[in-house]
Amino acid sequence: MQDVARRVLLGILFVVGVLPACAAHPAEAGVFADFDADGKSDILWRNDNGTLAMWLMNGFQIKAAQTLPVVSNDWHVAGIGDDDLNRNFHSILWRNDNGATTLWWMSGFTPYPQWYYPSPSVDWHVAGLGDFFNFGSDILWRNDDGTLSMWHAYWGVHGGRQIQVATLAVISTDWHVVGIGDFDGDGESDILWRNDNGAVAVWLMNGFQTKAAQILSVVSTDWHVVGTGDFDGDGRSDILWRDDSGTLAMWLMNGFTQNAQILPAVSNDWHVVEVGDFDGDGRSDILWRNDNGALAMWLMNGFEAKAAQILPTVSTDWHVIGYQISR
Ligand SMILES: [Ca+2]
Ligand SMILES: [Ca+2]
Ligand SMILES: [Ca+2]
Ligand SMILES: [Ca+2]
Repeated sequence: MQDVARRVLLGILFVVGVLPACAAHPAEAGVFADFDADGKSDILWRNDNGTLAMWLMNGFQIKAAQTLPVVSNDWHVAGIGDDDLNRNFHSILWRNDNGATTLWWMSGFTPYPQWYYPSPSVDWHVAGLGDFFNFGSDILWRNDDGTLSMWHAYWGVHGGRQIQVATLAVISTDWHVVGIGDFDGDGESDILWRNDNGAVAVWLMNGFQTKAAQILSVVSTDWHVVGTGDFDGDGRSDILWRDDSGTLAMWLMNGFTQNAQILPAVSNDWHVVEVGDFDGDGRSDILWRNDNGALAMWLMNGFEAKAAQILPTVSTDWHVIGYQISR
């Protein structure tokens, strides 16, 4: 199985080839989950009892850690975003089992519950947060019937926060949003899709509009997208894959073109729980969690881990909330 999957990915590498290098673009947005605005990703934790905690990170070092308010377990973190033009406020999007939706702006450890969104019915799900207008995070919603819609949040003329809602498309439900990232480096987020049959597609977005869409390839379904981030620091989001045997692969993206490579296998008791730039070098890194509670971090430089370290073990009633998308 593993050999077949490797051949599939390597086949993609050879079939697609590699485009000539382009000039680097500025990174699309602030660093993922950077709650204290120091340019380095942080780690948000939730306990089975609803308690939140946060680690403010500096590479492998936990520079500060604190417990946050307890939130009842009928509320779930639906996403983490950037919420202003200056990237100073990273936000936590909450969803209740009853559909209620709200947002916290975070300043370090301090949450500022801001404003109450409309509460979509429970057949609507947060498919991901992205910066589709280069204006802070917008929310991509998917309905059980396949409808895709977007809430664009912006500042009104009098300083109030406004939402503009658009229905983007109705897409058959064998397609799933599996990632959001700026794959072409134009400063606006794009959408990564996967079909139940393994097909992978990208929509390059311009606000509410799909400026281009393409099916990239069909990848066998024992491979799963486990994260998106800019691992090589060229301003374009890349895709991290893992197969059921634990093998990792990375696609360094340039629009619809991928430069694919198999990375070392990691035993299946380890799971990718967050992709973020923990050392602030402009390249996304990988946070791993073991079933026994151990943590490890890989600081990445493209396909290579430039450094790796085991972090303190945390009891398994605590979970890293590190996804950019709902899955
Ligand atoms: Ca930070
Ligand atoms: Ca883009
Ligand atoms: Ca990249
Ligand atoms: Ca980094």
